[in-house]
Amino acid sequence: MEREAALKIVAEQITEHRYVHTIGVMETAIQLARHYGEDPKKAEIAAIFHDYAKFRPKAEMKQIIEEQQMSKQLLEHNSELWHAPVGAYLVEKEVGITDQDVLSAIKYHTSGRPNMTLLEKIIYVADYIEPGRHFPGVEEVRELAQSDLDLALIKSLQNTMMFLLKKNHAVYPDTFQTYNSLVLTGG
Ligand code: DGI
Ligand code: FE
Ligand code: FE
Ligand code: FE
Repeated sequence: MEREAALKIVAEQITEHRYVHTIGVMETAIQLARHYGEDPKKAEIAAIFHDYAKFRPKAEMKQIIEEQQMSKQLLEHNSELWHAPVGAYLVEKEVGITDQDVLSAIKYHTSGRPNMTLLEKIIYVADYIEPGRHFPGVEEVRELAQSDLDLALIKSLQNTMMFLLKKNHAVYPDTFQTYNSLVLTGG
């Protein structure tokens, strides 16, 4: 799918603020793809659609998680996690994207997972460091992303977990396992 057509589709699903974020993720993901030898076209499409489901009503997302028999753990955790797997499902169903690499990059863009693919890592990190993100530690991850994508991923997972722990929030098991798997086995 061409960039302009994809952007037009996603623009109808998300707010203007989220659209600006999406453009930032797209440009960052394409740059990282070129840098690390991933297909920039796959990075572009995955980035454009990564937050496709961000504004779906909670009840609709819950229904999809149940009907599609996605992990039950999702429903026990913060609903902010739901738009990633639900987004992958809806992007296939409503937009007709069938590329499994692209769909899994959307599916795991919030939690990560052990043994992430290069494209999954690129979308995860691009989402974290796109130019519109301003939070403590982001500049360090931006620099790491140019030298070592795995280190950038570890740092962003650390920051995310620290942020959640400080607010007394639960950490989703996949997030924790992604971190452990990178630190223990580099995967
Ligand atoms: O959709 P975005 O805002 O661009 O970013 P995202 O999809 O990476 O993250 C969405 C939200 O999910 C963000 O506020 C942080 C939260 N989150 C990420 N990992 C975890 C998490 N929330 C919980 N409770 N547990 C996690 O492991
Ligand atoms: Fe997201
Ligand atoms: Fe993220
Ligand atoms: Fe995002």
